[in-house]
Amino acid sequence: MHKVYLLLGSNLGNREKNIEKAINELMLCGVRILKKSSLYNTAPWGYTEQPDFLNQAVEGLTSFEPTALLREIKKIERKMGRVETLRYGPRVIDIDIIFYDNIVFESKDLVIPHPLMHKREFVLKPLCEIAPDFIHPKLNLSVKKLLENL
Ligand code: PH2
Ligand code: MG
Ligand code: MG
Repeated sequence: MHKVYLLLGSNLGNREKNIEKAINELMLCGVRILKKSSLYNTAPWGYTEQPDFLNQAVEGLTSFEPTALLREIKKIERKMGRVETLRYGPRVIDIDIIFYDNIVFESKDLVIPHPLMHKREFVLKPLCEIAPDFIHPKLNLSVKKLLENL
């Protein structure tokens, strides 16, 4: 089994319900959820003319390989009514793979660790609550340290 850290985000509709549903869908497709951070209300990053987000980080165990996990995630996002709009724009649900074991992985559709995670407080804050000592495999710094460095 592989340990993964995911960040969930929603800023459309019932944000809390959307995140809860997404976690449920992850469990149904075989991702075991071990830890959940609190829910964080966060100001939109990137494209600011949109509602606040609700973000939550989770720790999970999965037997899916990275690309297969991404495929399952995309299926859940689509099933929940996600439509492709603006880059960084509003969305019913977003599920991002932040870390996958200690791997560094890059393909056209997937980069692990998430390439912007260390620059985003809305990722680091929730993540720090559940995995402060996890070491970023490329930057060799703990989540706690990355958050302090922001
Ligand atoms: N996700 C984005 C763009 N901007 N801002 C916040 N606060 N939270 C997000 O999850 C978020 C964002 C694109 O995925
Ligand atoms: Mg995202
Ligand atoms: Mg995404």
